[in-house]
Amino acid sequence: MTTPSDEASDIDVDVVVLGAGFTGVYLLKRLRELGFTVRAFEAGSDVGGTWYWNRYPGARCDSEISVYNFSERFNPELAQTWKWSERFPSQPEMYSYLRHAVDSTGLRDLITFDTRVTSAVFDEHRDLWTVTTDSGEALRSRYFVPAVGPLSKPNIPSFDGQDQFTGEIYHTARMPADFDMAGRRLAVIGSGATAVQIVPIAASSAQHVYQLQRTASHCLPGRNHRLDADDYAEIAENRGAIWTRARENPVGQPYAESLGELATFDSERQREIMEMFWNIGGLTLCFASFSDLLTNADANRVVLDFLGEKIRGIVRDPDTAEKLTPKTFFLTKRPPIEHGYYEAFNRDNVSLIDIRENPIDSLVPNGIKLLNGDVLDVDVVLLATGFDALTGGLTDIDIRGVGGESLADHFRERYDSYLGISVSGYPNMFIAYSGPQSPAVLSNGPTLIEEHGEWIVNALTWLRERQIARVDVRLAAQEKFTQHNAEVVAATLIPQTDSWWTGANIEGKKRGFPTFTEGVPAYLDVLRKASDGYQDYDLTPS
Ligand code: NA7
Repeated sequence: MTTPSDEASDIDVDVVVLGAGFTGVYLLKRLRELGFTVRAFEAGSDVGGTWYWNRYPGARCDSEISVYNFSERFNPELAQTWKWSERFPSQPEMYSYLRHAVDSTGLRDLITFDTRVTSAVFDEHRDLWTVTTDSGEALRSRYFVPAVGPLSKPNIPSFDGQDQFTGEIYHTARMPADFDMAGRRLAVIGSGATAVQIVPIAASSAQHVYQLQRTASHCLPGRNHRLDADDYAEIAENRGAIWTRARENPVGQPYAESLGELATFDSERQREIMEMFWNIGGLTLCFASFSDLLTNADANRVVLDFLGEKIRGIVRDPDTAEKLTPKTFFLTKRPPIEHGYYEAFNRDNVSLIDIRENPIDSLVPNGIKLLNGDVLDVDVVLLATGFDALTGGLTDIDIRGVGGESLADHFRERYDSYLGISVSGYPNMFIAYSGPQSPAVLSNGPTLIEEHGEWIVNALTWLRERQIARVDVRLAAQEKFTQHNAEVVAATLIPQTDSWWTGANIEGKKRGFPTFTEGVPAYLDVLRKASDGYQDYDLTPS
């Protein structure tokens, strides 16, 4: 629904959304419902975002499925009728769900696929964005909403001699759909959540799997299982309460509150608690157990020792077990959820290569040469090397704000933003779930995605009602918000560990943990206050 001034400025649509993953799809639905004209651009050939791109063998959701989907806010019928098959569904199921979500709500026509947005430039005289695509289309919109996802730009390292390698090499987020590992010799570089999902699956069909590990992960058992009639009944009966609990939970999961500081329990009880959550599986040991794991090194070490003991109990070769035992603080990087990862190292066709001890020298025609001269004969190299997180998907686009300032330059120098949604000097732009300073990386995705979606559509509605042509967050508010986040983060153990959370995985990237770490409920409170009259924004009427 365009306003009179929009007509005068000749916009093509009210809103351009970038990306058709969970976030983009949620926004399209809600914006259309509220009468905004909207177009989305998606680089992939279909919807799904993460669940479109990550089709590596073993790809699976590792957040609780009761809240890893759209709530009834998106579409009550979808929430009530879709039946998930497992606690942690696999990529094909996640992908089907998102396709169904789009098709059953008639959103597909709003999305232009196979199209990358190359630039978005704010016209400060007419208060609109011109969004240009790699197909040469230029669209003018009042609002620009990047929803590109925090993990959309693959980190693709290159190795000496790579062009000599005669086998296949893929980043795990860019694999062909029909990739077949049967009988092949595989190297998996990296040992984060992706590699941890691939290795056990690969082990069951590949001739040999080399896992090249630089840093051991804190893997937790997933305890995935099929959902039965009782599970469905429980979810159906409690759907509203489950979502409420997730919104009231620090990490957006449907978990009860953590039990308290570790030291308030004697060592026997500590042990029982850790065993209990180890058996429940998923992320419960991180987020439902002790409240001080990120602030108390001693408490953290107790859980770390417990993990080491568990690994030694599973992995038969003591040297391999020792290498797989994480040395960095628990929860200072994203713990992978595993299904048979540690057990895989008991097989003859799986080898762990510690590339911190013996780094990759180069690729050679028949495989990977290590610094000590050993050559791993492989047909396929999988780069499970992660992503240029939080900012990579945004800085790849030439986004220009007031005075032609570049958002890529901004994020190269600092991670300042307001709420993770607005950046001063980039009026009428609302970043959804993708940028720095929100709790995105510490929250169940859809919990936060829906909150960002609601906040943004409410803001646009409020602005439309008041015929505001330009909305730009004040620099002082942005600095205060960013500074506060930095102070909170500094009191945690997170900055002590190199990870994609801190930007340490990308050479030359500025370090930091640009994340709101006080938890989802506190963040939602901040969002509520921020939308009360939008007092931290400069508002320019039409
Ligand atoms: P991650 O968690 O960033 O893991 C990437 C892994 O790749 C990690 O073990 C890295 O080692 C390793 N890595 C990165 N670059 C290199 C190079 N150049 N050489 C060797 N090893 C390298 O990404 P994932 O895809 O596994 O998971 C991403 C998220 O998706 C996950 O957290 C969930 O939220 C879902 P490092 O630890 O840096 O030493």
